[in-house]
Amino acid sequence: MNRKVSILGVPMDLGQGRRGVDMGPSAMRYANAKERLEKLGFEVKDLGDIPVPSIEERTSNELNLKCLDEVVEVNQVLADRVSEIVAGGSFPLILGGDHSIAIGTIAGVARHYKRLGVIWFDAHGDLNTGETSPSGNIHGMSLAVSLGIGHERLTGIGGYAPKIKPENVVIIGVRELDEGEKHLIREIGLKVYTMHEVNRLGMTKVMEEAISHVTQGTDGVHLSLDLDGLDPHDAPGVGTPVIGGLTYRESHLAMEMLAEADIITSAEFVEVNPILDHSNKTAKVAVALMGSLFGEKLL
Ligand code: 4U7
Ligand code: MN
Ligand code: MN
Ligand code: MN
Repeated sequence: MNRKVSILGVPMDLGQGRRGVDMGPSAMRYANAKERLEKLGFEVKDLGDIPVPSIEERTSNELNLKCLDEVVEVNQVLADRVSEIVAGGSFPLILGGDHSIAIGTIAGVARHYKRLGVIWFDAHGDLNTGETSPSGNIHGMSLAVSLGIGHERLTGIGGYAPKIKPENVVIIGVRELDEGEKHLIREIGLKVYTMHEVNRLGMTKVMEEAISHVTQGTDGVHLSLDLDGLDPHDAPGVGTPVIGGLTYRESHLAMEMLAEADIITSAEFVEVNPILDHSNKTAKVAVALMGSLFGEKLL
C-alpha cells in the first residue's frame, strides 16, 4: 500500500435531507483518524476541508434533484482536489459528508485509472436517477452517476463519463433497494452481495469473491464505505439506518481482507452523522475500520 496518505474532508449535507452529516469529517478527526494511521507507519497529511455552501445559502431546489447546483459545484472542486492528491503520489482518504461526494471522489480518482474497480459498502444501492428516486436526494444516486447514468450535469462532473464500468463494481451489505434500482441492477448485470448472500456464504467467501471480481482487468480499486452498511446497533449515527446489517466484526474482517489483498488505492468513509450518534460511536467505528483497512492487526 502507498505509504503516503492525504486526508481531505468534505462537510457536505446537501445530498440528503437530515442535518448533521456535515460534521462527519470533524467527528472522524476527533476520533483520531490521522494518529491511527501514523501509528501504523504511514506519512499522513490532513489537507483540511473543502468549502461546502450551507443549506441556508442554497439556491437550487429541484424536487427530483435536490440542491443540484451546489452538489455539482462541490463535487467539481472535490474531483480536482482528489486528482491532485493522486498525481502527487498520495493515497486519497476522503471523509464525508453525505454519499453524494462519491461522485467527485471517483471522478478525481478515475482520471488516473483507465479501469477503476469499486467496492461499494452500503445498505443501499445508490443507483437511483432523478426519475426513479423516491426522495430526490442525490446521495441515493452517486453510484449510478459514476456509471454514467443520470442527469448529465452530474455524470459530466470532471469533464468525462462514465468513470467506471458495471463489470468492475461490487456492492456489499445491501438490504434496501428501490424498484428502479432493482431494475437497473438486472439490466446492467451488477455484482451485488445483499445481506442474503452475506448470511448464506459468510463474509470470508463474499470478500474472496469480491476481491477477485474487482481486480479482474482493473488497474486500481476504490473503496466507498457508507457507515449505514453496518447494522444500526454498531453504527447508530447515520441518516438512513436500516436494520439487519453487517456486524462490527464482519465489517472489520472485510477491511482486514482488503488490507491483506493490498488492492485498495483510494477510499472514502461517508454518512457519519454525529447529531444522531451516541458519544461519537459511529465515527470511532469508522476510524477503527480505517485502521484495519490500513493493516492494523489484532495480534
Ligand atoms: B445512502 C433511498 F429511497 N434509496 O434514494 C433514496 F430509500 O448514501 C435511500 O446510501 C438512499 O445513504 C440512501 O432516497 C443513500 C430511499
Ligand atoms: Mn446507505
Ligand atoms: Mn450510500
Ligand atoms: Mn445514509
